Amino acid sequence: MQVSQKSYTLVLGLGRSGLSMARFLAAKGYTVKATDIDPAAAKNAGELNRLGIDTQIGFHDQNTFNCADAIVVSPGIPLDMPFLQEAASLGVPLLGDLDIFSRYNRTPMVAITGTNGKTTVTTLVRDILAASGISTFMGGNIGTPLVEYLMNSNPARVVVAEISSFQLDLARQFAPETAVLLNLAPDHLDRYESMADYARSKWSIFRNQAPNHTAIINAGISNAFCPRPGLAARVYAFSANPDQSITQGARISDQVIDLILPEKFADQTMRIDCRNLKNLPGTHNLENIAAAALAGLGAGADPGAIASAVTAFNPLPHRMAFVAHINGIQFYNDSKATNTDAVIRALEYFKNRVVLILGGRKKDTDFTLLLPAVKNTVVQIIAMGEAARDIARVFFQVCKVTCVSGMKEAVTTAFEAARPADVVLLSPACASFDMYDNYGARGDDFTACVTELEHRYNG
Ligand code: UMA
Repeated sequence: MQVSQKSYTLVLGLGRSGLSMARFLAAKGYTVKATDIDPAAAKNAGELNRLGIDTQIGFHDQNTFNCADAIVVSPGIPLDMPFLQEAASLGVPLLGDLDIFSRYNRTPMVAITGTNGKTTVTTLVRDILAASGISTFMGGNIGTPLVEYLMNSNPARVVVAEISSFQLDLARQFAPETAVLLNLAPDHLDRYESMADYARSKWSIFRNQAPNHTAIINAGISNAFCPRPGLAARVYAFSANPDQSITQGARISDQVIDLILPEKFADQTMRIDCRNLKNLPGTHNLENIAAAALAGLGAGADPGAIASAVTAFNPLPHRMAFVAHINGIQFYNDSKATNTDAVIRALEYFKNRVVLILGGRKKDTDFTLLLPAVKNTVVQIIAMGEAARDIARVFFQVCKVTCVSGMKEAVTTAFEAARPADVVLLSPACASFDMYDNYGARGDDFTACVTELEHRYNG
């Protein structure tokens, strides 16, 4: 880690991550400057200035980038940004929060990445550890920046972190004791040149692990993208695919997860029966539970705590969340589905006909990946946001597509298109930023429009 105290460290971006980072570095005695292109970030300038942090808000100045000792880049800012490129070409190191966190953190960490299911598994690992009496700090991409833990006076026994590929892009020394790669599917291809580049970023979560560390990997991930032989850590695999042979990790069949743990738990056959589980529906959730169980055990959980934590798990908002029944039509909010793989998983779950609300901001998304699943279940697509025209072009030959201008129109059009026993599903396959602050705001808007319709219809 090359943050120096001689000149200044520039924090780029004053969103959640950058704001915490600026405060943390100032508290550690670094000379800090912070910059954000959005004039709205000025709301925090007063506080930062009082901490001795110089701010440049509403603009970026190339000179400030070029003269920094190091630049700490917020995860959402693409590394090909011209200001960064020029500074990097002059030798200014670009840093991310993971290396800075690792430099100061002394608490064992469970780090969870993957295209889908990260938040569910991160929360479930936290719950499994809590049910084992192990205190945790939960943070990272899930919302609370990791450096908050370092400013927190309550020590935890384990840090449970959701990690994005954006964070991994700048990680050089990050070496979590337990690392999990849940799955890999096309996403963020507006930021990565290819799927191989995106996979490399995800795979780097294992790069610095030591032989006494644990790597938990979905066995279905191709070796071409993620070459197992190079891994130093103990590897545990999991998969719901019966064709995958698993000698150490978790086998899943008929809604039952068998944990095979030859080293540490040699005498125990551990079985998690998910047949009556309602709160974590779908095959992908069986894989999520298997990964969480392995990660929890890797971090010292009591095997007996797994089943109770899984049973008590509260479904997370905006993920296949049931909203209402109107005239026999069920409405589901799956606003968190911001890539095609997540939508395929959602469609696989329903046996009913589906009216699907798709759209938002594309991430170089290949919508044709949805064609087989759409052909199977979807009777009509309601397309909204910046991606609406692209969606119409891809799907008009397999089902009716209606383009709408906003969520209210999307909900009423979907309701008119649906018959009793159909499902209306918001599962957009796109980011929300063309119309909303985040996927949560989009899901809330959907829920509000459905609730209004319900009141109008049911009185
Ligand atoms: N900005 C500039 N200059 C630019 C571009 C942006 O100053 O050229 C500023 C923006 O004006 C804004 C800030 O940078 O103020 C935004 O930084 P950011 O995009 O990194 O967002 P944060 O609020 O710091 O949130 C980040 C993560 N965001 C992203 O990775 C996009 C949050 O993950 C994370 O919860 C948070 O740090 C705390 O660690 C969100 C996310 O969408 C949930 N993650 C992606 C995903 O899950 O798909 C990876």
